[in-house]
Amino acid sequence: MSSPSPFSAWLAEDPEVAGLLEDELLRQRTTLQLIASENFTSPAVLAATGSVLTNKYAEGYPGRRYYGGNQVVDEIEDLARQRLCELFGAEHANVQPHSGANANVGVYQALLEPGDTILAMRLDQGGHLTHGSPASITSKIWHFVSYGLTPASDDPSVPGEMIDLDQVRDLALEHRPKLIVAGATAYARTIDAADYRGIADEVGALLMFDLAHPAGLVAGGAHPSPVGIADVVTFTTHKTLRGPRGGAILSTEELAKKIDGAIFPGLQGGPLEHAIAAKAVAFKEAMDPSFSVYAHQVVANAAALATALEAEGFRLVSGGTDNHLVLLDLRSFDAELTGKEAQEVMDRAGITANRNTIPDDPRSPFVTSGLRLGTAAETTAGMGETQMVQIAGLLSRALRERGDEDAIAAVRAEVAALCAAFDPYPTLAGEG
Ligand code: DSN
Repeated sequence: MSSPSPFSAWLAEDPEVAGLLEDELLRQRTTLQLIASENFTSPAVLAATGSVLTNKYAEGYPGRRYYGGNQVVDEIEDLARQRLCELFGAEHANVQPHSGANANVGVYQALLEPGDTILAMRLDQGGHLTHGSPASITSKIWHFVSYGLTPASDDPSVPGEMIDLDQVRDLALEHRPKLIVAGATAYARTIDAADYRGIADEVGALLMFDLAHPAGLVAGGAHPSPVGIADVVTFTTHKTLRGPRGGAILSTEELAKKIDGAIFPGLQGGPLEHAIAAKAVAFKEAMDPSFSVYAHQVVANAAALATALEAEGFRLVSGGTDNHLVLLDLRSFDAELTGKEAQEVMDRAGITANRNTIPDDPRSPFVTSGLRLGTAAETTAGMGETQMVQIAGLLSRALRERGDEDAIAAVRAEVAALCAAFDPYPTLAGEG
């Protein structure tokens, strides 16, 4: 059914862009969103993101701006900071980072000198680019030493591909890093800051926790919190936390001045106050008891998806999941199938996910042998464990029958029918 698009009303002068926004809304509504780092924000978050605050320059911090006219902006940013501290029980919050990468680089800049040693997780074991990948500027400024996972295990009683804390400790003792980074972007198990705190203390290092992926799970009480254990916690606001695209940093009061100065003027210029208003909206939403129900459902859905996919023949990296994320080794399902091809086939079938390297992947990062899936977005749309089992079946069928375009079209039609019952934006007009 078609009804007037909200975008054509807002963008009457620009039907080209309005049409493209309409197309993207339709895509998000009619296909499955399984990228582990994505979510569907509320209409309130969308409204704040699209507000007049985008017009305002506000270099500086509340009460100390380099531009006039910031009375309202100061109230907005203070509200965001207060809500964020309340949400996580933190002493200090900086809500200005434009992204998680900027939050991480800001912390390194605040706490370290160029050339200092950082111990962090390797990209191909599940770490982030800013954890010292050779492709990232972080590795050109600071000296990174990398830890990874324990080897894969065939013995079900010995869990394999878990963060190798013995290696973390050995490397810490050998290299005496000034900063240890916990956290990952492609790791399906719980990461407990307490496991790192003792190691950091033993070698006199500071501890940063990159909470980008599970931030919403922590806010909802479905994952242990690193706040109060790590010295600094960074995260993005748009993944499981379900806010606008952006970053944030939590720290002790003692480190607050250094962190704030490193973000502005150290790394960024004018803050994106429209995004900061939207962050404030998302933080309030995450304080509502319903968000805890959501966070626990995200985890239950990931477990259901993982179990159903394992039954279809996929090997689960790390043997399962404790969070919102499932990392699949495709080789047990089909030795010929690469992550790249799987992603492309799934796109044709209306299932959006991303290929991912798996530990010790024999294929290149562009091709890969793995697939990363997440349940944060479709849980927001209202899906539960029953739908996760359906999704596992649809995904497996599409990949198994990938040479048959009629079969792919049939999966796509079933995906569309499933999505029609779980519209993430029922209150937005447009093609529904
Ligand atoms: N690109 C993000 C992710 O997908 O996990 C990390 O920054």
